[in-house]
Order: sequence, then structure tokens, then C-alpha cells
Amino acid sequence: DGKEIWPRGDEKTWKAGMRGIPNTVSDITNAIVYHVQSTLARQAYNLDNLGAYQAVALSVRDDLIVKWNETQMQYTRKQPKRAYYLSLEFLMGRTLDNALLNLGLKQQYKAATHKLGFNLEDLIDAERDAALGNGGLGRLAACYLDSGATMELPLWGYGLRYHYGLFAQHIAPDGSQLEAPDPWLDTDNPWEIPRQDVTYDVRFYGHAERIGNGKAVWTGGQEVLAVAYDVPIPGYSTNTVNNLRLWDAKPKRGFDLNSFNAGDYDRAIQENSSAETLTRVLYPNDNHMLGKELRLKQQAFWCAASLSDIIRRFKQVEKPWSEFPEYVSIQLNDTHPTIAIPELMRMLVDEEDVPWGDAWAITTKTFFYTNHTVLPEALEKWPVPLMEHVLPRHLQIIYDINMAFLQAVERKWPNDRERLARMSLIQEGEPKYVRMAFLATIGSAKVNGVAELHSHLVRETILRDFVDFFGKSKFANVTNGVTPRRWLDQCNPGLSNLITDAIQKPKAVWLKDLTLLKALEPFAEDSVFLKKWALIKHNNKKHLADYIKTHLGITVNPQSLFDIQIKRIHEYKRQSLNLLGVIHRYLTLKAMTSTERKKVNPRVVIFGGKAAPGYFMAKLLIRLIVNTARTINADADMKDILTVVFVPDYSVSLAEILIPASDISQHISTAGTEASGTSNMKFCLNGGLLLGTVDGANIEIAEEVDSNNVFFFGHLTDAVEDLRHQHKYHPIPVEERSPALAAVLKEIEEGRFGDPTIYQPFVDTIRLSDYYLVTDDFDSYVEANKMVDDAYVKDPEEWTKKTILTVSRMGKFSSDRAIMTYAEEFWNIEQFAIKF
Ligand code: CR1
Repeated sequence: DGKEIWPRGDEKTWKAGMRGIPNTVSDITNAIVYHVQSTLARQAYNLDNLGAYQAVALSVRDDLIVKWNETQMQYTRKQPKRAYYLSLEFLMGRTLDNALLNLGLKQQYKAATHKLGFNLEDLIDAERDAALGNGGLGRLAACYLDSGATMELPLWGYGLRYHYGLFAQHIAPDGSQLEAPDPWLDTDNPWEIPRQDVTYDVRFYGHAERIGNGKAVWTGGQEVLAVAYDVPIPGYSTNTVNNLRLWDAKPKRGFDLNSFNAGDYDRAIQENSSAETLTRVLYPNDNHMLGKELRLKQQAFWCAASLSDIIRRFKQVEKPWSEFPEYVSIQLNDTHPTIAIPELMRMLVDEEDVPWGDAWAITTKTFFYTNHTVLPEALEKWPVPLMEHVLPRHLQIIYDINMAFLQAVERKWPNDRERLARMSLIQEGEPKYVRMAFLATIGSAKVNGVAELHSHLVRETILRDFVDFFGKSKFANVTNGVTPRRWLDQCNPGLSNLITDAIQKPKAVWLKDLTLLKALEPFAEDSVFLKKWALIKHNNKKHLADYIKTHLGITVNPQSLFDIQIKRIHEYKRQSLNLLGVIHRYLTLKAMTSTERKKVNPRVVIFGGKAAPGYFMAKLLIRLIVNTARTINADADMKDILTVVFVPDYSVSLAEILIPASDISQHISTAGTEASGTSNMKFCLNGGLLLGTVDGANIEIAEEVDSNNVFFFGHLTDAVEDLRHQHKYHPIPVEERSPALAAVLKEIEEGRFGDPTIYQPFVDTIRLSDYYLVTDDFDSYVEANKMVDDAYVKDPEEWTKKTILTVSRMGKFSSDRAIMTYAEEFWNIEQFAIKF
């Protein structure tokens, strides 16, 4: 507003020096040359693609920062209510291409780099992925940030600045997975802004002394400094550039001077390294909890720093604490940030003198909890002795919360001791455990699952008692979504351009309202359009074939049906079923005459995904996939009819090549185990069809696109419990259950794909326990695959129609829809346009 007084110096001079967003190609070439010369101290003579990428990235960073500064300033001035997304994982992938797209500067930068003698696509490829996440949960967080900025929401992310991202995967000569560290910060990261001015102290260990009224004093132990690094998050075709704040850990005093003076240099350095270890590495487990002390410290460190930051910002508005939830909503991305609940209580009660009851009322209006899994091994439980050691004050608070909560349960259901034991935040036993999902549930205003079926299972199984206690309205569903900017326009420009021409809406319009894809439907009957559409898919397949040829030396024919399964390797995701199906196909083909074989539809089956380094069965499966692929690809009879590829080191950037090239993709988890899945949405959005079980978001995709256009198979969720019971107590040999599968297992056991003793543990899980019901679903899986073959070969035009109809009906699965649901129904925040 006009009354603003310029804070210092000569306003005109300041303003004349300020950078704007470049308009012309020469603005951009000048900026790039400046960074080559001044920032990188290099010249045209010795500039390679990596150097040129860095200069271009620095120039784009400058553009981002102009809007970032403006956005943050307008938020500070107007103080709209904000939401904060707390996630231990943000699987961002590459930034340059996305930043150019969102800023609307791609054409200008293409021209500018061309003038300087570079090809922009090569420079985009020189960037390494920011792999600060494991899988779907981390990538979802990245999509939500993109959508938050695009929808002009005041939404910040908070996470950790891991020095090592998710490990790189190599394949050893024997076919097994090898892990290599990912020191992604070794090359300068232009996408972060270090904020040495934004720091907080965080305490661990020590001693907590109660002083009455629910308060305590926590002293001693270790103090670590949290330092902020800000990552600008540009919205697509808007002025908003939001912030992702990542915390790094530093020793609080640098050197421990006492030990240093005493000449104990080793000890002084040790103190140092122990603080820095905190943010060293991302834990590489997906859907699996590992009870490591360092992980607990990571969680506590990140929650404490983020809340200190949020509270400091709240204090600027000078409002009473009771109004905190009118300025702040915090979304907990799974239970990883649950410690934020007792931490907010601690700050309010111990440090700000807010009475316990008031503090609890504030807390339970501020937090929202998203559950991402019902798998028992993934539900976080921390041993009480560990928590008492690392976070003594938080444990006291958890006990106090638990006591009040159980008293309320007791009032509602007197004398129901079993119920009290079931619902307690503390699981009895030796040792006792803190149940984080329960703490997140009682500390939050709303709890949601990530697809309809999953939200239903959350309400009916793990949180059933809590639904009875709190009532249904606290438990909601928000089906996941994906950003169509990265997952359509950026990774599949050919298709995106064709869509734009067809529906005659500017990209800047339909990429922000994906339901407009509906206008594509009539084109499914337009034969000229069908040809153009099919050609784009073919070109994407050629592009992937080139990648496979250059990186793996395997030739694949783009005329084949491309069948892709890419996701973390996990027993519940059943890459096993896919592989056993491949072997079955191989045996079937081998049994044919060569004339018969000439008639079959060629298939390329592509696998990709990492196994957690400690997950024996998943790693064994990778080894079997790789060696089966070798056997099949070396068999001359299979030439041009069956090729199997394991693509190593699956990543966001690889997904951007793989997804646009698929005809069919597999999402074949045991019913009830895959909470949602998000790559299923990406494949469909790129004109691939689904082969899947009736699980997660597959169900809602089929509802939208029509179940005619999805290949479903397998038992339903309802049947799973009984089948598992049968396997355990009334086992039937595989030979009877599925003779086809038995024949496949026999080949493995006879050594067709390498030393069978190596693979025996894998075969045994299927023969002896089969917890994931591979034997039960095998025959219907094979049947569904036949339907896929038939549909693809018999009527290619019909297939193409299905893919067009599928794309046209994917509007629901934009992360813009999902983030707006959170904004409106949970956080109560409003769109806030940034004016320039
Ligand atoms: C689920 O397994 C879902 C993502 C994002 C995963 C997957 O089905 O799409 O979350 N869960 O919601 C998870 O990582 C810890 O739980």
C-alpha cells in the first residue's frame, strides 16, 4: 500500500539495479554469458555441456528468485493463512526443464542456447536428479508442491537436505543389485538458496524435569543447529513461486572449545561430525520401517526446526495463540513427522506458557494426517526406551496425551479394558512401543487415505476404533494426483501439442484444468487423428528403444507391444507375478513350431525399480529377473517375439522416458495392499493402458475411463484374508492350484535361469507361504495377458481409440484437483494471486 516507506538509501538507485524477468533472447544470452564468465570463471573455449548447463541454470535461478522474492514479500505483507507440507521425502527429479516450462521461458532459452552454440535438450540432460525420496510418497510431495504453486496457494514444503539422495543402482555381472552412494551435492546445486541467516537450535537427549501444570524443563544433551536452504517452486504460468525449505544440520558451536584447548582434537572433531551425520543420508526404505536412532533424530530435528520457523512467522502477526490455527495448517505426509505433535505441545506449554488444555486445542486444529499404507511392516512404532533416551520430554508429553485420551475412551466405553489396550498410544510388551499412526490420528483435525479403497481400509482396519471414537467425519479420502506439467507436457511434448491442436485450447488453459481433456473424446472417431496419435506413441517407443540400445546394448523392436512395470521392488507389488508370467510366455512360445511363432504378437517386457539394500527377497528377485532376461534374450527362437529388459537405476528422469513409451503397464499388487499408486495415472495420461488388480487408484481410473479400457484380473480385497488363512492352515500344492505356475517354478528349480540353489528361497516363498497370493492370481493373470495380446493385435485401431478415450477421461487425476481438495476441505486456505 502507498504508505510504504523505502527502508534505506536511495529508492531510485535500488530500483534501477533490480533484475526483472527477461523478455528478449538477448537478455538471456547476456545473463548466460555473464554466469559463464563471472560465476563460473570460464570461457567459450573451455565450456562443455555441464558448464553450459550450470550457466543456464544460474540464469534461470535468477529469474526464479525475482518471482520468489515478490511472492514471499506479498505473503509477509498480507499474511494470508498458509499451509505447510511436512514430508521427509521430496522426489524432485530434474529442475531446469520444469522451471523453464513453468516460467514460460523455454522457447527463449532454446533460442539463446542455440545462439551460444548449444542444444538446450543436451543441457537439460546434463542435470542430475534430486532423488530425495524413495518412491510414490516422495514423488507425490513433489507433484503437490507444483500444484500448490500453480493453483496460487500459500503452501510451503519442509524437508531435509540430505547430502546423499537415494542410492544409485548398478547390476553386478552375476545379475544382482549393487548400491552406490548418490553424492548429488558434489556438483553445485543452483536450485537452492543457502540461508545462513535462518537457523534454529534443536536439542536431543538430556534430561526433562517436570515442574507442574504439565510443564517441564528440558536441559543438557546435544544441541544441533538447523540451517535453512530454500528451493524455489514455480507455479505453471503464474507469478507464484513458493518455497521448499530444507534443513541441514551443523554443529552448534563449530568446535567444542573445551576439548580443543585440552588438546583432544579427535574429540572436538567428533562432536562436529555427529551433528553433520544427521542430514547425511536418506533412508532407502519404501513402505518399510526401520527402527534406527539416527532416523528418529532426523524426524525430530526436521519437525523442531520447521515448527520454530512456523512459530517465528506467526509471531510477526501479533495475534493470541488461540488464533494460531487461523494462520497455520500443517499436513503430515505419513507418520514420519508425527513428532511435530508433541513438539508443538512442548513449545506452547514449556516455552510459551500456554495452558495444556489450550495448547491441545490449538494443536488438534493445526495438524492433518495423511496415511499412505496399511502394510503392518510400514506402520511406524518407536521403542519407548529409545524415545526416552533421544527425546525424553516428548515421551513425557506423549504419556500425558495418552492419559487424557484413554480417560476419554474410558468415559465413552467404561470397563472395556481390551479397547483401552488396543487404542493406547503405547503398545505393551518388552519393550513398549509408541504407535505413531495413533498419535497422528488423535493429534490431527482430519485423517485421510490416498484412494477410495485405501481410505475405506484405513477406516475399517487400522483405525477402526478411532472412527468409533471420533466419528466418521474426521476420516476422509483424497485420491492422489499427478502434475500434468511434468507428466504430460514435459515428458511427452508430441502428445501435448497434438492435444492442444485438437481441443483448441491454449496449453496454459488446459494444463491447469485437466478436465478439459474431455474435449478429446470425439477425436477417437477421427481416422486422421488416430494416425497422428499412433505415430506419436511409435516415436516415443523409438526414443526408448534408442535409450535401451545405447545403455544396455539390447535391440528392441518398436513395433512390439511395450509392456512396462516400474516401481520399487516389493513383494506386495508382485514383480514376481510379472516375471513368472514372462517365463510362462517363454515356455509357451518354445513349445510352438516356428510357423506358429511367426503369428504371435511380439512383446517387450520392461522392468525397472530399486530394492531396499536390506531387503533380501526383493534383491533376489532382481537377480532372477536379470538372469531370466539374459536367457530369453540369448535364445534365437525368441528373436523379435519376446525381449525382456531390466532397466537399471530407475529414477524420475528415466520414468519421463519410459512412461510415454508404454502400450500397457502393470499395477498388479495383491488386492488391498497398494494404497493408491501414482504411476498408473501417469501411464494412462500418456496413452498407455493398465493391466492391473482391483486395487488402489486402479479402481477409480477404471471408473473414470470405463472398465472396458482397463485389463483387470485377480482376487478382490474381500477374498484376501480367507485365501491367506487357507495357505496357512489348508495348503494345496501349487501343482494342483495352478499347473501352469508349477511348470514355471519347475524350470527355475531345474536351473534354466542359473544356479537353482540361489533362487530356492524365492521359489519357497511361493510354494510354502505365498502371503501375496501369487498362486491364487496366476491363472487369471495369464488370461488377462492374453486379452491384452488379442486386443493389441486383432484391432490396432480399436486399441488406439481406447488410449484416446483413456487420456480424455483422466481429468480427475491432476494433482491440482487433489491439492485444491486439501486446501478447501482441510486447510481452509485461499488462492492468493501474486501481482506484479
Ligand atoms: C503407497 O504405497 C502411494 C504412495 C503415495 C505409498 C503408494 O500406493 O501411491 O504412498 N505409501 O500416496 C508409502 O510410501 C509409507 O507409505
